[in-house]
Amino acid sequence: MKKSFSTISSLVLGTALTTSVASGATGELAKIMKDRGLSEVDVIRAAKTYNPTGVKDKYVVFSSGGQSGQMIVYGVPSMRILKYIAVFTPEPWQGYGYDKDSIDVLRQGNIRGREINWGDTHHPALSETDGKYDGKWLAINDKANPRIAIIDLADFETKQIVVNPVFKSDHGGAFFTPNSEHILEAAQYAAPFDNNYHPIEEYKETYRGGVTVWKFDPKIGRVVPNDSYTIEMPPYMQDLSDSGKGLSNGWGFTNSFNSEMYTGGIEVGMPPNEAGMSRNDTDYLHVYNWEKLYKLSKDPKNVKIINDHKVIPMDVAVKNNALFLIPEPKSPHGVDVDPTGQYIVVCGKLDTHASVYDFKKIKKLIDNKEFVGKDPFGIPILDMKKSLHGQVELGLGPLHNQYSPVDGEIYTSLYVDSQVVKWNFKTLKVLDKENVHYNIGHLAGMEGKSADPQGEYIIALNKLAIDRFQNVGPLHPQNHQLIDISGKTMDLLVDMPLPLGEPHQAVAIRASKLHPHVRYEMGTNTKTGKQHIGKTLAGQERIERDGNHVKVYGTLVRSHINPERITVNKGDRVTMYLTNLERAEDETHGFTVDHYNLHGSLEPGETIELDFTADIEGVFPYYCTEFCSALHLEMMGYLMVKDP
Ligand code: CUK
Ligand code: CUA
Repeated sequence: MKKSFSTISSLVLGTALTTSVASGATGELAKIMKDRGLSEVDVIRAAKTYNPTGVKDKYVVFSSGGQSGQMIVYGVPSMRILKYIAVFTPEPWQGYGYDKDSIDVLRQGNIRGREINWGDTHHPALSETDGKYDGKWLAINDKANPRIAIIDLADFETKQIVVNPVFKSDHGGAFFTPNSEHILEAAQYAAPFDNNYHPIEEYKETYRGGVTVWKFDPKIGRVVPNDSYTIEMPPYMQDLSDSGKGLSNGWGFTNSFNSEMYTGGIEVGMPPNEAGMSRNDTDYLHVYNWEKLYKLSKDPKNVKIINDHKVIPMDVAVKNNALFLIPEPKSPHGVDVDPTGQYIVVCGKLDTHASVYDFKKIKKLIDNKEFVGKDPFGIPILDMKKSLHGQVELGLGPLHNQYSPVDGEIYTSLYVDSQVVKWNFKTLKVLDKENVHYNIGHLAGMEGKSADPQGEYIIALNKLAIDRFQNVGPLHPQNHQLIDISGKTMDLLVDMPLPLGEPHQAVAIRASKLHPHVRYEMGTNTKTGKQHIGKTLAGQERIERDGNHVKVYGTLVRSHINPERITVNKGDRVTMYLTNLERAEDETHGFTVDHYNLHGSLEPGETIELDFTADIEGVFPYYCTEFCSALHLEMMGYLMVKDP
């Protein structure tokens, strides 16, 4: 079979790629192609994405799950889904939100005492060493309830959620700095930093944007909130951001829209104008030195404390030459720093051009204090033309960029044109365009935003699928399209429907960089990585009663749950510690007690805790929910709740 595919490729490569005559195929292959109406090009594309059973993918993609508040993991080139990672939203299979320790993680995301069980995930980010992905940690933002979550790639589980103490929404995050010392999170809709009501008439005085620079400890993979700070910024709507690297290491870039400070109905300090948020021809790229500001944030006289969080006021940042603005074409969206850190490519929905800024030029203007003016908040403005390397007309609605290992080569999504455009940001030449289906948002290259892009593929993350898939009702799946970029021109290989939420952004990493566990050390609390207080080994199973608190120390192993019977009084508090004693790969046991809305997933070696009040009387079977062995159905017991 393999031989005949390569025969076909060599035949077809010599001919036009649009040929649909199955001239090279013989025998069974020719018959299948005829029956299914496949051209040779189709067969080649299929061969480029097909993984025979047992063959693994070269790349692993982490996609935002949009409104699902989760993430999706899939392989490239096969586009096979491997996992959902539960982040801001409960996920019953994994027990996330149904056992005590994962509920504790979710509750870290409570805002002002309120439990929030969903998220609007936009931007996943992989941790970096020297700007290259190191395969250790994954972060993602929640735009709706401004939060950042940290996922450990040792087990693909969410370990931490931090709530932004001053923003009311975010968008420009999460982005790691090149050695994962910090995570950048930019606000979206300007709002007061405190939690009080401020009338919209005081927009200019009391509403603020900003960038939070979260301190991250890459050794333990946790955000350190009390070593983090926020750079106060004007009430423009901050948007996507990127951290500098290489030449621009230490700096951050955040674009914005609504420099008009239009508030719907009134405009503060501006002459009335119908066009509102997009009247000005330009908005601002914010350029800030997060490294310097981090040091400044250590000195209490440089910060304001708001909601127990350090905020560096704009005037402090300006006085210390750490915050600047550069005009950029209006309503920009993506800002993407190239692998060397010298070039910063900005794209905007309303401008057909990409703008390529040169950090060397920006730095020179800053060093020479060569400014063209100040914004209403006193922030120095750099000259746009003098900061630019150049601009290129790409098409309608350019949004986001990804890089390849070829010098100057860049791929940009065109939202309105529904295309991916390949161009060169150094020579400023457009090289190729490929139609996608439809209305592409982000695109994901293979490590395409790191200092070490791999090329090979681009994934188009499309906002609309329309007619691409079987109609499953008015709510369509999203469409991820895999494009081969290894040739001179792009070639769209395959579509993958993703039915979980809007795939705003995805990041891809070489699979060889990931080294997840296949089992835990016996008795691990996977949320903390430490030994679970309820760790129970074979022979240690027991039930302890302390007043009306019943503690169960149980184990699961093929094909037995121990204990088999638990008798409590109605109203007792029941804490179950359950350990999966298995050492075999993939021998997960699930655990539930009927009627009590509990579920745990116990991977080999894991200990979980279920904590509940036995407030309904009766007989409740509990059982293993994973078909784990021939005696799986026998893996059960009874919770007996009696009225005392
Ligand atoms: S994304 Cu968040 S609006 Cu273009 Cu980064 Cu979809
Ligand atoms: Cu254990 Cu089924």
